[in-house]
Amino acid sequence: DNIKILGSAVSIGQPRQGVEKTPSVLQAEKIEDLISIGRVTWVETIDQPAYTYENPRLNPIRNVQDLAKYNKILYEKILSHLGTEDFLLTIGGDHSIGSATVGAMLKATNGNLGVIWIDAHGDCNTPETSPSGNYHGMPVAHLLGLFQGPVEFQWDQPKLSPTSIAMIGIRDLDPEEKILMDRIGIKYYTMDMIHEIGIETTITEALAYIDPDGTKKIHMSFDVDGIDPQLVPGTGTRAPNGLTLHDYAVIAQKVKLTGDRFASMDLVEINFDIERNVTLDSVKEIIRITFQ
Ligand code: DIR
Ligand code: MN
Ligand code: MN
Ligand code: MN
Repeated sequence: DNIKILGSAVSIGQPRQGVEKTPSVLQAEKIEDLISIGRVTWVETIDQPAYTYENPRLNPIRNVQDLAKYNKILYEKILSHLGTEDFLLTIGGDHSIGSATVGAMLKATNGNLGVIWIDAHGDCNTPETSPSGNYHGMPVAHLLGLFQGPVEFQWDQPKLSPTSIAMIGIRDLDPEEKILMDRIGIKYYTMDMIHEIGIETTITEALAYIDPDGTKKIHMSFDVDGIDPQLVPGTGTRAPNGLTLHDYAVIAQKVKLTGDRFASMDLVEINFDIERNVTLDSVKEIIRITFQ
């Protein structure tokens, strides 16, 4: 396998500056040395032009035009860089990149894709249900086709089916977002459910749900706020009582059992301006767990 790392230095999907610096920090830290499977290359980091976060809120989606432009570029770069034998690791940036990474993988696989979404949040707000207007809370709803955004934000990838995604670590849903997710029947495992059934059953069930025949490519979108904030304090929207790194090791172990079908991953919402030491150790451990 060739492991290609793409940096996605975007922060305007949420209010806190700092996430856009993460690709360059992790490149300086030589995280590729922690990867012992495959041949690793840093492909490039796609910078965010000098946009500023819209405050006050001017649009139902803050910075919608700039995000649409940015994500379109990211979507096309992924499709141009990604060979069929490659594994793609996209390092954010905030979670707004999720619609571009998953979108590109949906395009590349002709919709034959299952998604594991690790997060404290559902990222399933529409511009109407969102209390914040921050697009990083919306990419799943966008992928599902629950809203379209302006034409610049509409690409030609297949829609994500609600039965092709499962979420793990959920504990902070906005009220209307939760109603929407439950109405559509999005599969999500809250921390309470995970404590009840165990992490191993959780990930085994989740994989069987998104890919019952074991034939799809698998994308893992990993928002580090899914992990407990004591382990990852450096993230913009912390939610207590999260996953442990051991929980993640169990998740990764099961996902890796899909072999070459495990095709791509996002690692997002890491903000070293908020906290660096503990967070960097945990991020390195996440890389080791995933790629050894
Ligand atoms: C919140 C926060 N649900 C929102 N979302 C976050 O603004 O829509 N997602 N932090 O990771
Ligand atoms: Mn989150
Ligand atoms: Mn997220
Ligand atoms: Mn716990």
